[in-house]
Amino acid sequence: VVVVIIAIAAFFGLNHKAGASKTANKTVNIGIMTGTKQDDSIWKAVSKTAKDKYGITLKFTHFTDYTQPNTALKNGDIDLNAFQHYAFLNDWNKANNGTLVAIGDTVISPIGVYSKTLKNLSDIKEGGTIAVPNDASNESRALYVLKSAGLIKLDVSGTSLATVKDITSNPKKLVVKELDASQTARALDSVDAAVINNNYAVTAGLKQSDAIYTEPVNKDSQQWINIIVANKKDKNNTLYKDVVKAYESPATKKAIEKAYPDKSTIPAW
Ligand code: MET
Repeated sequence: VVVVIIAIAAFFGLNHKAGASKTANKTVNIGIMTGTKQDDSIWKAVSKTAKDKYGITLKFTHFTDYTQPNTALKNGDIDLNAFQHYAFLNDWNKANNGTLVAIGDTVISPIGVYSKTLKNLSDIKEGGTIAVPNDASNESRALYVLKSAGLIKLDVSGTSLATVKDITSNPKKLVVKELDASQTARALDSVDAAVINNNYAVTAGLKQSDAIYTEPVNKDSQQWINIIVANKKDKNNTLYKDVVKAYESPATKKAIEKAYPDKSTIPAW
């Protein structure tokens, strides 16, 4: 009898252990934009908190352009993604009949205007060309930046999406060249100026201090807060909520401030 009891106890003991290690082996795959040293250092800090505090292993899938990560999330190739702001997500859901949801806030990175030839954006010559991202939210954002720099006027305001059709005044007859966001930095050799999202600027080796104009942060900037996004069915998934908690931690804040001492990317939770 004793032997049997020991055997049963051993069985349950082992089983219990196996169960424990199974729950401890929690892995979450997050889609992010392809590595900049800065972002990698931030995600390294998040990974450490996720592991130490929540027993979660973070795996990353890297993307090179903005069109892939939401499709990959929708298809279940990744569990979460963290590359876009609220305005991009809203637009994507509308355009794709999507049901992706934001489950956490990460950072805000003002968009910048860069140039290889100009010192001041206002010095751009008549008929000059400016490259802008061509997805709806970032193109609108770029147009508002050109408006804020005093180059054009728009017939929309606040957080309404602007397109080139909304340009009501363009005294310098500037040509707006719409390009995939991933190509705006590369275009710098062939245009007078380009409006470049932070991740592509950083990847191209540009610093915010190199920008000839930087987007002002004001009451309309909420829409540019970057987010951690999940499928709607996972909205209340506690594992993913713990990933958000790991991101929105003091250690991450420190890592962001260390990676971006120029404050070109700042914590936004
Ligand atoms: N990190 C980018 C930005 O804040 C995200 C653009 S939306 C895909 O400009």
